[in-house]
Amino acid sequence: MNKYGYRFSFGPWNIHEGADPFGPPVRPGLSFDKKLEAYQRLGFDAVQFHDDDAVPNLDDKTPEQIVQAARALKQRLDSLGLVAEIVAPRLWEHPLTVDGAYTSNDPKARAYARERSRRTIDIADALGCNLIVLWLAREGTYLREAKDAARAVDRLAEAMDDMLAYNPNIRIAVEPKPNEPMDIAYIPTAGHAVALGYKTRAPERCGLLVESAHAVLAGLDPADEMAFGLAYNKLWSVHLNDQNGLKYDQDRAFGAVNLRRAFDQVLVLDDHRYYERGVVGLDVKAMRTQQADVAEKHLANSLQFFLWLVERVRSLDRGAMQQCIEARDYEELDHLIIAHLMGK
Ligand code: GLO
Ligand code: MG
Repeated sequence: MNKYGYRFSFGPWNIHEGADPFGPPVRPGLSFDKKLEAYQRLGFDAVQFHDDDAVPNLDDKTPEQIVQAARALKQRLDSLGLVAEIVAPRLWEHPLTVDGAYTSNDPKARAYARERSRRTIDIADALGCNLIVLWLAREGTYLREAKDAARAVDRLAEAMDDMLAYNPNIRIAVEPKPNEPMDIAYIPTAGHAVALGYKTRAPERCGLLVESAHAVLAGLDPADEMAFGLAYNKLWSVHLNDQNGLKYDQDRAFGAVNLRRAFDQVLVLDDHRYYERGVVGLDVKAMRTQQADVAEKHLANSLQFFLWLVERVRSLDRGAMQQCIEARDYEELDHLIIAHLMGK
């Protein structure tokens, strides 16, 4: 934890080889152990895991072997002073889940997804972590007529019920995203994610993870998406990053595209004391052009930009701000914010 009271996390996939749909890797892969070493060096406190980041090849292992491997990892994390922030089932790579996992038309795919989610929960449990994240990658369609979208929502709630019943300690945070890899996703926004939780058997254990880029892709303001979650006491994690308009999911460094938008996210998080509620997760990717020896800067930069913005938020002249608001002089408020961001 730093002097501002925040804890930070990222996932091992945020240190990566730079492949994109049009070209092969441009940097050598780093082993998981090497990635773990980066956390302390870069000033991070916690690790975001996919289930198979924690226990590779888990589909080939027995439930007992999976728990054993996760326990060994927990010891390694302890020795590095790290904790697991979240564990997420990676349900989008298996041949069975080509057309969705929990919402696939194929009962075998749905059964696989539910079984795999139980293993994810076992892993989280062994890592001393009770927050499961569902990024619903393939829960949507390329073709609207191919699935019953209302039934799909029931199926998502049923799958969550199954997870909630399997382990009474876990909480689930849904990470909405409107598209990619599917054309149209079933749970595109914070509102959908929060509402889905209320369809389950344990709404109090269902919450939300807001990713900045996903909100932008939905044509929404990330700060307002976070605020919605805060108002419901459901904002249990965030994936801060940035996004240049309605394109592919870019996962740019936080604040690097639109500084004002980043400031507004930090403003809402800090004013609502998010540091007492959760960890600041980053979900950022290094540009493909970055050379291997400088391919961690997107992480260090994002963390630094966040803390710089916390400093800007806490040094805002709230009295002057309030005067602008009371006079309804929003041009003056605009000037005040920009001047403050520019250090004037
Ligand atoms: C992709 C998502 C992805 C998730 C991760 C954790 O667009 O942001 O990175 O955050 O798989 O569930
Ligand atoms: Mg994310």
